[in-house]
Amino acid sequence: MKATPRFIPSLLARAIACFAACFLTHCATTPVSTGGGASSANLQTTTKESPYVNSLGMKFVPIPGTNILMCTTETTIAQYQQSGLPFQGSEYPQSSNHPVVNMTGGDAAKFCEWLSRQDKHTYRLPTEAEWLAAAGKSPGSWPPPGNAGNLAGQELKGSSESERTQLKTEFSKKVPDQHYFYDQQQLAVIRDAMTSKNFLAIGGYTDRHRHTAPVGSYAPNSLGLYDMVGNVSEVCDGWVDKMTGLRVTRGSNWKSAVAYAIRNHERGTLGNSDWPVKSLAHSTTTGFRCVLVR
Ligand SMILES: [Ca+2]
Repeated sequence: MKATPRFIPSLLARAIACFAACFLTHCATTPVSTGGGASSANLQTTTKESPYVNSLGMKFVPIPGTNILMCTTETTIAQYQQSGLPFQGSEYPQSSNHPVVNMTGGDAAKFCEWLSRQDKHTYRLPTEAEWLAAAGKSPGSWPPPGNAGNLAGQELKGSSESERTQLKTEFSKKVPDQHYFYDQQQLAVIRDAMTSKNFLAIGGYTDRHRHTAPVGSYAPNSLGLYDMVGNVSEVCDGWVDKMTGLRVTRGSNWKSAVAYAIRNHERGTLGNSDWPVKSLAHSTTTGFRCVLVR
């Protein structure tokens, strides 16, 4: 039957709708997406060059030998605050694109749960094995080459007296409870740093930042991940002691000043929110990054 003129706009509209649907379908199968519930096919075809981008703009790349994608950066303050979870900030200056610190290990896990609901995918903290697979080989040379990551550079020596006092107080509470992680030589280095006039800094090492740096300020590793060395240590999906809610952290941070501290298998701890000692449940050197289950 010949279409009458009044049907033409209708057919035209259908054609445009069909074209738009085909276009959108094509877009949804390309490696780069804008998140918000994109098809699972995206997660399978994501590459380092074309990361999955979620609804908060977080980028995720595959980690060989695992079934996860890992966020290329530590979780920022701006991203964390989207969740509405408790945020107490730090005693040193930070801006919104710096890694969030001072959250509890439990809040880091809750952020991943919130993000899962928000983005319609499964997010969580990385296991220690996943974190190690993502970190690759530890930095081989000591001292590391300048700007290798945000470690305890000479910039730390410009810290104010109040900053030194506060951070040393926090550290002095932790060390007696973490003594079983360190041998006597390591403990001696830490205690010496706590009692010296300045924070311990790596001789001759500079990294442009006194405390945390904006995420992604240094070169990425071979998988496209930033700050696996330095900036903040990262809470993992694992327990030192589940009974007491003591979680494992991995990786070095802006205050790491000795060779053993920047080895990838160096472990730290962070308590849950129900820890009676606040300094064990919060840390100005610890943040986290998310993984996305494919
Ligand atoms: Ca880090």
